[in-house]
Amino acid sequence: MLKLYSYNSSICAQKVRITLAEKGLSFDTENIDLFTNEQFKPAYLKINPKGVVPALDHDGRIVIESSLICEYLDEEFPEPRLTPDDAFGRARMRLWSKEVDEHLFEATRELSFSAMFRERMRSMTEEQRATRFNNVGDPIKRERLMSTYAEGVESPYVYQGIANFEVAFAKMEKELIKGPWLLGERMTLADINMMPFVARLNYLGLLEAWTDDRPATKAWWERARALRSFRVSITEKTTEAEAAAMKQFGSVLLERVRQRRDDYLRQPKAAA
Ligand SMILES: N[C@@H](CCC(=O)N[C@@H](CS)C(=O)NCC(=O)O)C(=O)O
Repeated sequence: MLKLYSYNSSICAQKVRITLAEKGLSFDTENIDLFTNEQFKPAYLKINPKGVVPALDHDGRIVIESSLICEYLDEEFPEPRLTPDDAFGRARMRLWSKEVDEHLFEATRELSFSAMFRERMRSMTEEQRATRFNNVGDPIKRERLMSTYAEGVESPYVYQGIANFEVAFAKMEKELIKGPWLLGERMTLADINMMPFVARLNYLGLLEAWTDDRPATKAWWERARALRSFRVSITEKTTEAEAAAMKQFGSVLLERVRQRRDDYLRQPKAAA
């Protein structure tokens, strides 16, 4: 039996849901409400001591970390195969996982916070907000969250996020010119890893800041969002109200995001 601890708008859970859908696997879902701090309840911390979603329970064995869950699913349920057959291909695929886990996850969180969740946090009481900040055990993560809450798109962490996306989209375009998928002919976990992050930028009305001048990436995005697995895992799990709020609070930042991307592009830099 497969059970996913998930939250509809969690980008990490979305990766896993796309993988499950690609494989046609049925699974139970337990919703962990991140806005009422259910991720920090003792019962859930026993499942995932990091206090984050997703977590997968496969016949009583718990797997955490979305990139690892996706690879686990691909090994346990090999059809259709979502990893390359050769070691070199798998190494290239894992480079995309690292890109997401080490750079884009934080980038997306900062951008989403500066646009939208910041608004939600503004409507909390002082006490609820303090609890939210205090619940973030990792001091650096807390510092980032507080900076993004206080400074929004002007936060240095948001600037870092904009730069991280610039680096990733430049790499994507280079690969996708060969395409149609990141590793060539077959869609792999490299593509699935990227989908929720690109989707979030699109919901926020910010994607064009990076894709206007990248036709191959735009074509990949159209291909990705048309997948059934994408629709059931992301599109149909996002309410109209959520989509409207993301667009409303995100798109007002578009011009500033473009300016900050231009600032980054003007800076001399070493290879990424
Ligand atoms: N590296 C982890 C990150 C998981 C993560 O941070 N998930 C977010 C949602 S996308 C979460 O649960 N956040 C709750 C919190 O930070 O309090 C993974 O890929 O599974």
